[in-house]
Amino acid sequence: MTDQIETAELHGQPVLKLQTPDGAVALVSLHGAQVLSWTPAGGEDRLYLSPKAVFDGQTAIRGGVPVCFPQFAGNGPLKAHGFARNRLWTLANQRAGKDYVVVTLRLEDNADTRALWPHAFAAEMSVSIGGGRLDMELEVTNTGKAPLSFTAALHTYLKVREVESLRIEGLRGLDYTDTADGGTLKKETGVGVMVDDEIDRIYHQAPATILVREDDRAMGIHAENFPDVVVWNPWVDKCARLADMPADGFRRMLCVEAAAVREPIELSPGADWWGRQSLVAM
Ligand code: TA6
Repeated sequence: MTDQIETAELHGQPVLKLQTPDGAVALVSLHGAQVLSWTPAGGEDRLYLSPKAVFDGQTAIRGGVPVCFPQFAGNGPLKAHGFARNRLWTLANQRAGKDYVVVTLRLEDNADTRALWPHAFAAEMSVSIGGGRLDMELEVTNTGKAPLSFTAALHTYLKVREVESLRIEGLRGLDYTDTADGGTLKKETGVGVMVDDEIDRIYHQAPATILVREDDRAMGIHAENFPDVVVWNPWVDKCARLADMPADGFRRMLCVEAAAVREPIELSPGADWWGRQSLVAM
């Protein structure tokens, strides 16, 4: 393992610590292949990780970038967001260069997953940092003999200074499913979306790049092959009902999730799919 990739522990859980010579650092848990923190070069940690997150190797960790697969939310028979975020992934590959470092974690089907979801698959989650970027790619291969379909998301928790003070730019004109309002289909008319209550929207046919602008900084969010983007903040009441969130935690986070929800991904035997989300700290 290069000195840019180390094994470590966070709250007793195995993590990979990635660092680049320019000072970028990230922690990726093997549980769920979940980026837990990311500090761009010369910056501060830009991902929200709940101080009450549970690290028992079973529970989904609240924060960072949960990998939602093979099901987004309750869109099917599995537990919310599928099982991938609750499984131990293995380190499949690692590379380091003068200004980047990348790890690839892998999850394959087993008797346990097949009992939940009767398909053979291989999922790989690649995480790369360098400079002001965090690049994440989820790749899924159908290793079985029958077609399969899934929904997925990279459920990114951005750390924000105050959720009421930010604007989300680039969503104007998009259709969205308003999960917080009975799943009603609506159209975004705002030039900048602001948050002053619970927000839980699945924007469809999202543009490649959107911007989360705060008073003194911004985050560019670029996605490829994920046609939807989910924006979520639980606000006061829902946050209070989350045992792994502090009461005011909703003020310090905003989820902007690269997602494939409305149109499930269909894979014939041997086919594969990939989706990417990149964060660029500004
Ligand atoms: O972000 C979209 C969403 O489906 C919300 O409806 C909310 O449930 C959130 O995910 C968190 O889900 P979790 O299962 O991690 O508590």
